[in-house]
Amino acid sequence: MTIMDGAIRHDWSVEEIAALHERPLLELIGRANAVHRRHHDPNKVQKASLLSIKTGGCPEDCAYCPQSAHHREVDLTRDRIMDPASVIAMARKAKTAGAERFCMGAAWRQVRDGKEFDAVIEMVEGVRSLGMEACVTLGMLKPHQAERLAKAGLSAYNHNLDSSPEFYGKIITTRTYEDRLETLAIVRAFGIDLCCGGIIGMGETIEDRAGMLKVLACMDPHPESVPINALVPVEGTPLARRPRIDPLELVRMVATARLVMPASMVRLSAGRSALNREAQILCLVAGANSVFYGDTLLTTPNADIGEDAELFAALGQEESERA
Ligand code: SAM
Ligand code: DTB
Ligand code: SF4
Repeated sequence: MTIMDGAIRHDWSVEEIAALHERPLLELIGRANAVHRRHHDPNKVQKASLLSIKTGGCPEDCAYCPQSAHHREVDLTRDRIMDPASVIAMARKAKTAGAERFCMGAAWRQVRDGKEFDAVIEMVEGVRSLGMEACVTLGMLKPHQAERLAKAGLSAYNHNLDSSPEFYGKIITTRTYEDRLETLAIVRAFGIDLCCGGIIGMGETIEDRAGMLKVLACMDPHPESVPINALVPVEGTPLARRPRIDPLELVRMVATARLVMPASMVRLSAGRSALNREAQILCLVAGANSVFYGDTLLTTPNADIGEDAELFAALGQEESERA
């Protein structure tokens, strides 16, 4: 037993994190679970609902993303921003279905002032007035825009680092890692919680996975929320032919994230639909404490609703009435 497991530290090295990741699986899961139980209620799995409020036509070239305008072969229509009233109605439904957090995503490179951003502000206020946590992901942000979001009561801003600084350029060329870090610092400066994580299964190495966790775990404070996505390969994107990762790689990534960021919410995010019930439970034992709940993620199908009912029944968590 390593005595120091569970301490909040900001001085992690890539080597140390990679070594943790490579510990024998049962040791890794056991240690992560011990830390998890120390910092969180092990029976609680938070349901978050996800909605694409503005889909497609994004100028960025993220290789994994079906919403990039660079990937012309993707079968996706480009939509205008949704109207706030329908978004708030969907949030209300999600709340009835058991979601505590409502996350809204826009396929933007950056926020622009004007009617569309005003609409987002209205959505955030509406979701907060339902008593739900509100999270948005809108791309890059300027200080005065973060300030408006904070005033509207935004709980968290999602802005992923996706991978290590070294691997990043192989996946995205239209912005830099530095751009990402700058937005994260702006969000933090206005007192908004950070939701920041990444994707595994894009062709990166274990060092890259550890490298991303190092950047996150060396932030002070740690991001309050760390989404771990498994790549959902989408037809028409450059990563369409990537094989699905072995679910145990996700277990290792979740466990390592839990060990290096003991108090953060670790979210088992995209890619859950490819995991059976038991693999998902392993991720929850290894330290995940939230899932996206509902039919769709942003543009791709989420875990099946019926299977989720079985998952929550197996966990002994009451299934709330579906809207
Ligand atoms: N445009 C904004 C941005 O990039 O910050 C917000 C929306 S973007 C779709 C949010 C996140 O979804 C990305 O950072 C990425 O981590 C994740 N994502 C997108 N496509 C994915 C895929 N095919 N598989 C797994 N995760 C994906
Ligand atoms: C995150 O890390 N994962 C979510 C949320 N943040 C916005 C998005 C997953 C998107 C998966 C691909 C899609 O459905 O378009
Ligand atoms: Fe645009 Fe975000 Fe998709 Fe990148 S991940 S193409 S920034 S919507």
